[in-house]
Amino acid sequence: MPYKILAPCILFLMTLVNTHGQERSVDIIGEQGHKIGILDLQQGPHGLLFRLSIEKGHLSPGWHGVHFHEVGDCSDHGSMAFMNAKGHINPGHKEHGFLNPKGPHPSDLPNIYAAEDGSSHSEFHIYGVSLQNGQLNLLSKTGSALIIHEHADDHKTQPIGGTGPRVACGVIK
Ligand SMILES: [Cu+2]
Ligand SMILES: [Zn+2]
Repeated sequence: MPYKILAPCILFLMTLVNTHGQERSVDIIGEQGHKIGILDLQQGPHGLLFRLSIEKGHLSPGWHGVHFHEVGDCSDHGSMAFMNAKGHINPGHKEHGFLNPKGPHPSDLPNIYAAEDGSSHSEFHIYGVSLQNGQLNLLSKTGSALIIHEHADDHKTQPIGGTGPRVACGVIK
């Protein structure tokens, strides 16, 4: 095959591999603005694989609500922590919560659990959002943010499941 034809073919194939193999490694920062952990997102054929690790000493022991928020901006750490990230990604105007008949937001997630030493490790698979195409693409326009809250999500209280203050944030872009 002449190079003139082969080169565009190879480029096209590389693009295909890229969009199907999308992944992001996201630094999670705490209220002091320092890195406290990492979020790995990997696009799969059926949804998004979510793996989150927080180093010890950075979360209060117990359950914590986590969600994808609308804007990829974690610059406002401190007392008004992480309000720049705005609300839950919710283009379909649903209510919050897995246990809510009028929910959930596509950005709602299961709680994570922090051990006695304040560390947390979890992995789960998500169907609501993706790293490719469409309005629920976490990478589109303003990007998005992973927010970790101080309290557990009860998966039904409006608007954020009673999860309280935002204690950690990661920019997904
Ligand atoms: Cu949230
Ligand atoms: Zn929500």
